[in-house]
Amino acid sequence: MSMFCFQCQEAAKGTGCTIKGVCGKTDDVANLQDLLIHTLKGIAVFSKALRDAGENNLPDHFIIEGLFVTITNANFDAEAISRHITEALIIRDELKKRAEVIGLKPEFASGDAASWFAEPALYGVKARNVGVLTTTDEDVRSLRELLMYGMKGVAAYTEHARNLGFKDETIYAFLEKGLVATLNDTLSADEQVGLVMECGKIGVSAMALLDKANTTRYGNPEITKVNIGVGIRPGILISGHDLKDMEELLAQTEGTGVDVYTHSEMLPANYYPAFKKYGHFVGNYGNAWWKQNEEFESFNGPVLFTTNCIVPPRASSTYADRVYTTGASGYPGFLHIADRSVDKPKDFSAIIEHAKHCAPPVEIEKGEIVGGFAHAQVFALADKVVDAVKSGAIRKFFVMAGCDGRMKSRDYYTEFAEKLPKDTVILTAGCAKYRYNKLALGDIGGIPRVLDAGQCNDSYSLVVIAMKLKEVFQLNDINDLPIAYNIAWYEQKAVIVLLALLYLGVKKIHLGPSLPAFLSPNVATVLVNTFGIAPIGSVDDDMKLFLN
Ligand code: SF4
Ligand code: SF3
Repeated sequence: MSMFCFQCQEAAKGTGCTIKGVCGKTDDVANLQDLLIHTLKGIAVFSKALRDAGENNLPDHFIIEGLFVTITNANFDAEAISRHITEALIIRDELKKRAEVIGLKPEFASGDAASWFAEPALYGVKARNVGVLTTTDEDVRSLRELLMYGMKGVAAYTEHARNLGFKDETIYAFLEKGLVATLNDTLSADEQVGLVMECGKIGVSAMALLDKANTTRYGNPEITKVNIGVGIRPGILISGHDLKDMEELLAQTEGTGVDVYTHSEMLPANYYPAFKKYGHFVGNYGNAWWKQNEEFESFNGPVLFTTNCIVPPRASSTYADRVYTTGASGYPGFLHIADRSVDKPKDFSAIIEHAKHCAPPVEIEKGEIVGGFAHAQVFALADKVVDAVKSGAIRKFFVMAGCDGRMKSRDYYTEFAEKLPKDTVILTAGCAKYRYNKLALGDIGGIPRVLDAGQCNDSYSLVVIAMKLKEVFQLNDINDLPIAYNIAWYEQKAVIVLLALLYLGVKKIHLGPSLPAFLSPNVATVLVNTFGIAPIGSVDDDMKLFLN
């Protein structure tokens, strides 16, 4: 075993990747990510103590970015991760000095996370001894990692909000507390479960903060027909989740003769009023992240990753030299666009120049898909929706938010959507939608049968809609609504979406295409018994279960 990672749904053999990631992550990158997480825990030891003592000017942003870098398919660049570790050691030791100066003696200050040091050349050696398997009790490990992956999801959403100028100190404080808790061997199982639930609560805050940031800056998403065909000019394809990058790219490409297309999780950018004003914003190209090896070839122009999900290009690929990364994302050989400064946007001129010398995209499909059903838009249709429920025209809603992935078992979601009775409506968010958003599922009295709220973080919108329906129908329990939850997960943002739903009291969530490898049998039993979480079964069996 040269590495161990079990943080995503595609973990090898359903237990963990031990030689190389199924995602393409090499063992050295996986181990360096472990070392970065280990060092962030050390930073949190001092940062938490300083925050508790009323100190300001703490490395909030460094912690969230560090966590984000380790999310599945975000960063494959060993050198970049090593640089993060070097910076983390400097930050940690500065915080340690600050804590000493004011006489603080934080718990775990003498532990390895808070005190280790090595020269960069030896990070690889050190890294092999700090991974998740160093927690030997499998239930403690399971709860620690469930918390850790939830926090990674929180970090991602918090980073996007921060990029738009929206911050929430309670989120930063929780991340420090959670990181420190993963060093604590004396916590009881109940205390650990309590932290996981608190993480769900913080997840709701992070998604609400991002929702506020996105809608304040760009307006409320509105019903939009998104073109999935192509134009005749060269284009730039923008992927990932960061809307600030989207804004700056659109502004900088205007009038250059270069078009902009969204890819995968950036599709919902098409729904925001602020982006619609750009005539060179053509639409969306392609599908969910895992099809990029083919789709980037035919796109012909440069691709910009703002976050996950990157798939390593094949050796035979002809597009690798036109892929760019920015923010937390990275890949060896892809050009990385530097961060913006306080008063200066990111500089996308290299990508724009590159695009000018590329052929226009090859058409792979044509037509339109409809989306933009975030909370404000659905509230605008509330009377229609409520009438449809009251009259029985809509029998049930199915929340099918989450992630897509490459496993064959995910065909389940396409078949499930196809077999749903015509008086049901799918509420979706995240890249899970690509399994059914191009099917002709029709509408119910003008309400489309697939209502796409947006990116995975916009699962928050689905919760807001559910809360509104609960109020309208004067119910005491969110679980009494005619809503079933059939969630697809892949990476750690889906973990925080799940924890947020659990925190809000949603029960009987079906989770697929398989339960997380990081859930030990005992922890899985707690989730099943307490929250009624269940794995998916066959489409027909699940359909019967949900509809009865
Ligand atoms: Fe394996 Fe997933 Fe970890 Fe990649 S992120 S190494 S596929 S468990
Ligand atoms: Fe997809 Fe990677 Fe999770 Fe934001 S783009 S949902 S998998």
